[in-house]
Amino acid sequence: MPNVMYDALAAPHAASTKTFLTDDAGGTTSFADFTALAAQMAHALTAAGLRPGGRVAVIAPKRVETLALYVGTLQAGGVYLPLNTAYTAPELEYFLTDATPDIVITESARAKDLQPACDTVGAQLLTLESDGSGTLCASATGQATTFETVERSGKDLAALLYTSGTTGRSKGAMLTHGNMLSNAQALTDLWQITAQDRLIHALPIFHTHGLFVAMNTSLLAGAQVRLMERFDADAILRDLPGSTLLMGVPTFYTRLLDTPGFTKEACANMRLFISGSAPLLADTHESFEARTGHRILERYGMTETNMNTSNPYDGERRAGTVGFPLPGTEVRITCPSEGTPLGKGETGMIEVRGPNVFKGYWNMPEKTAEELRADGWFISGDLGRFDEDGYLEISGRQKDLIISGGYNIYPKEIEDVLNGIPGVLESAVIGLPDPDFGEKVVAVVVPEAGQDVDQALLRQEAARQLARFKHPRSYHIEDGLPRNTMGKVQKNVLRSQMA
Ligand code: MLC
Ligand code: AMP
Repeated sequence: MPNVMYDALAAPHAASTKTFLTDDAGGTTSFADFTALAAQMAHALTAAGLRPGGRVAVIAPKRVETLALYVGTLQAGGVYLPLNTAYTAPELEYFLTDATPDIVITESARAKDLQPACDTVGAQLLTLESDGSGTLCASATGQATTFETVERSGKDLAALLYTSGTTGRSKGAMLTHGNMLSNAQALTDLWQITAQDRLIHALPIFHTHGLFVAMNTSLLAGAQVRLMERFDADAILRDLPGSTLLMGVPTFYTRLLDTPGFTKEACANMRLFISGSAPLLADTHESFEARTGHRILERYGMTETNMNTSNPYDGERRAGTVGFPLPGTEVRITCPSEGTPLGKGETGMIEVRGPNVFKGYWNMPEKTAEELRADGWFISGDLGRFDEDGYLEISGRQKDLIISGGYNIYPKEIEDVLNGIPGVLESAVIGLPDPDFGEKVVAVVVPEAGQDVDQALLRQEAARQLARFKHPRSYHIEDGLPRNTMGKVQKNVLRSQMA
């Protein structure tokens, strides 16, 4: 049966004995073994009750089995829903009850916390441990190594990825087989990824960057992937001589520049360094070239659209810009308040249209209508302009968002937690520059009249409700917040005060 993603990404490799994945323990998995494992996962999922179109929520370690689970979900006609392993139980409970998955895969240490939500939505919980054991793999082992692929067209959902919202409530972006394949094809062509490449993969596999940009392109091209559990500059240094490609967030590149031994010679075999998910400082760009002789290729994307623009492979990679729209994708600049297209060189809202643009937010038709126009233009929330040569520059964000080490953090979500603490009148959460993460989270808290707010309590409540990367790095107790004449908190004023 035709299945758009599976047919392009996995089926062509089913008989290939070439190495696909190598892991930290030195283990290797061929393409044929990988597709066999994916088929076994498809059987295990189906046996556990996955129906075509059903969601498979995955909060699992970065392992070969987890990637096979991704491909197995697609083959079985399911919708893959990856979630950050750093999320707390209350955060996960929201995603599970909102997405109502058929199956939830997690480590057994988290099973007790998640079982009530699974029971509420009628999901089957299977385990996948960091050593590869667990009930999922126990069920997969012994299953047939081929699976009758479930038919999926380009319009069918392939993945549901949650992205936080400025209103504090996360939205599930519905991505189709067509969205994902068209983008993987565009990137593979543009970046000239081939079966001769070997990618160093140090990103998490629960976001667009590490899962789709990195894995879909590698599978499509038949490239080899060195799977690292997490970013480790020394491990990358050791792998550079046998590799050709690295994809990372800007923190990867600033950390590599801080690593002795990261030299031109060490990078001699490398073909391409790609950066995205957060702004790459022009300074990092220049230092990187001076050190390695390579110009980093910066691209721009988001959960709802996959990748939108990229600097050229051949041609000038311009620092401070994210390059040109990808083939097939349109980008325009509009007036942020009126939505009307602006003239050449003017700064405004970045809007995107094309086969990469998602289908809408899961169960949120009003939110979808607010951000995705009826004629297909998606209102990104990012502000920018095209320079005189057509390179897109991102100048800021209209959405109140902090990007720390490539992770998106919505202040509203943290403010809601802080405002719920007894004695807190109100709070404002802002991002301040950070040399390692680009931006760091800082909270300004205003106590109720005559009350003292205990910082330990603020930290404790943040820890209970929010993933570690969202925790404010510092708290400042103030008598009030700066406001404009409309009563709106002036975060720009706060940022300069706090800086
Ligand atoms: C880890 N910590 C973070 C953090 N990562 N805090 C804020 N922001 C982050 N990004 C916490 C840790 O829990 C730890 O807390 C402390 O900070 C120090 O951690 P570390 O050991 O220095 O961090 P490390 O594990 O090395 O991780 C840093 C990182 C990682 C940058 C390598 O965050 C990362 O891989 N980021 C990539 C995110 C990503 O894939 N984004 C793509 C989204 S898709 P403590 O308490 O233990 O000290 C997207 C679309 C697109 O945006 O265009 O791509
Ligand atoms: P996410 O919602 O996690 O997919 O994050 C998407 C957001 O990351 C975009 O809307 C941008 O604000 C930001 N982003 C991605 N790539 C870049 C880049 N190269 N430069 C600046 N911001 C970027």
